[in-house]
Amino acid sequence: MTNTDVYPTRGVAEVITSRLDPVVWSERPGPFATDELRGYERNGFLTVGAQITAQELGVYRAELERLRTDPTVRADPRAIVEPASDEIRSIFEVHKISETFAQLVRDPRLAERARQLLGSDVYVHQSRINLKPGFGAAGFYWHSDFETWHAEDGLPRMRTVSVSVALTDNLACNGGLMIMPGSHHQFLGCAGATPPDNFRRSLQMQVAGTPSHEALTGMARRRGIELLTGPAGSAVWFDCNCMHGSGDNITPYARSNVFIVYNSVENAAVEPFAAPTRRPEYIGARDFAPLG
Ligand code: 6CS
Ligand code: FE
Repeated sequence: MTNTDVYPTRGVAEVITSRLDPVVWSERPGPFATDELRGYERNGFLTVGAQITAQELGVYRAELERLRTDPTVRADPRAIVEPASDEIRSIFEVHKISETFAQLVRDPRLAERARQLLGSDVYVHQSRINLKPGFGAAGFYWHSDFETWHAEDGLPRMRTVSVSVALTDNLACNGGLMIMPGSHHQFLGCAGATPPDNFRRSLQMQVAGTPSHEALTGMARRRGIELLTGPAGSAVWFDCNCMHGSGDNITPYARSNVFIVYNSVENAAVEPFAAPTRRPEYIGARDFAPLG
């Protein structure tokens, strides 16, 4: 059965498609209040001041330090190093590498929020820690996550949400997440085909799937750019199609966040819509069993 591609991307030219999917998929009650859901629908993101407790934060930070200094983790293909140093940039599938982070993805304070937004049971499409160490960690250029997860992992529709839990303070100066509010209402199909084995480069520096300067200028002019700051323990929930990015971190203060990508079990990955082959399962999961 061929899967209709309603969000074309990575063709010859950029093409804009209005969003065809709801942002909030259900009216079911849950941890988010109605006004929070309205804000999420309008802006594409919302913040939670204290997603985890100070005591839990200490546990996760200790686990992060253990992973960061574990030579077997560094040698694992799921660990990505910085382009300009030997520092670890990201650790993918951290919920399988670490029992501590496995508990976080199942924590009802997170999983129930995802189920409420997506209106169904969920599974983890991707998890990662972006460590963004100080003194020069490179940023993440403007992109829509869904554009990549659609093109390269085969997620059919926009029924996916990311939560970024701050493990260190996300300051105004240390390479925080920037989102264009409302940008999730349009899908920007990017120009340029996906090279073979693109993930070997894109996780260090994304090229395929990045918008043109013209498109970004227009979007920023219409939507603005919001810098999401927050203390360690806070979280940002953002829709899969938000245009977002983050700058380099040249300060002494690491900006280390754990990202969990919840996908609806009704939106399970099929074949990539715009890439020659699937990415490894540690980047785009193929186990669609609902989270226990
Ligand atoms: O390719 C991906 O799946 C990853 N790339 C970016 C820049 N954000 C989402 C995700 O971690
Ligand atoms: Fe991203």
